[in-house]
Amino acid sequence: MTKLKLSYFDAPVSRGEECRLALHVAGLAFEDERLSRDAWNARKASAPFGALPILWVEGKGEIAQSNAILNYLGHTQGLLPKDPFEAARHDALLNAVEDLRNTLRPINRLTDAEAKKAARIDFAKGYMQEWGAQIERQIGPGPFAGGAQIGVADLKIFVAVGTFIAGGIDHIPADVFKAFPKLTALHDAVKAHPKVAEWRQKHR
Ligand SMILES: N[C@@H](CCC(=O)N[C@@H](CS)C(=O)NCC(=O)O)C(=O)O
Repeated sequence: MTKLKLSYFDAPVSRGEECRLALHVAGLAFEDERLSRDAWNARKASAPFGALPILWVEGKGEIAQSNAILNYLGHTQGLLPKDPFEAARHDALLNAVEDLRNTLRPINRLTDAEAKKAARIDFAKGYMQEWGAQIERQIGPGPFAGGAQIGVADLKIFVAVGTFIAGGIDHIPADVFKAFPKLTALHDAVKAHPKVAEWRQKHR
């Protein structure tokens, strides 16, 4: 069997966790490399794009960029629709999650506590509601983005919205997505998926 290694930080979050979940849901054995900050700083300059996650595939090399990793796993492991148009719609969802993260990033980096609080409250009431409505419109009958079968877009959305729903970000209420029943149902369906539950039980 082709050896695989997923490198990321030692935390069950964000771009690394969604790739680990995709590997696990696909039933692939992989080396789960978890880097300390020091180990990462020593390696950063030689990483393809200076960031994690990175997937190493025996006989091929490294893929960086979380969405490229998810697309690769999606196409090779049946976690994306076979139809190219539908697969592109799922890729759009992957990119929409990156839009959400990249919009929140400068807010999280604010050093003034009051300014950060105000910006997060504003983000929750404004951008997150628009984003949630856009994702809601992309989900068909559900529970997953592609219907009955789980895919990489569901895993990425789950990890991203799960942080908020778990109340993990100060000043953003855990019910921030309450106006979006399909998005909430997608999150709950991914959480209840046996392979996802198995992974989370081991790695939380
Ligand atoms: N567009 C990239 C962003 C990667 C990224 O920002 N990774 C963060 C962790 S989620 C990272 O490596 N931070 C440490 C650093 O930039 O040195 C992707 O989707 O993979």
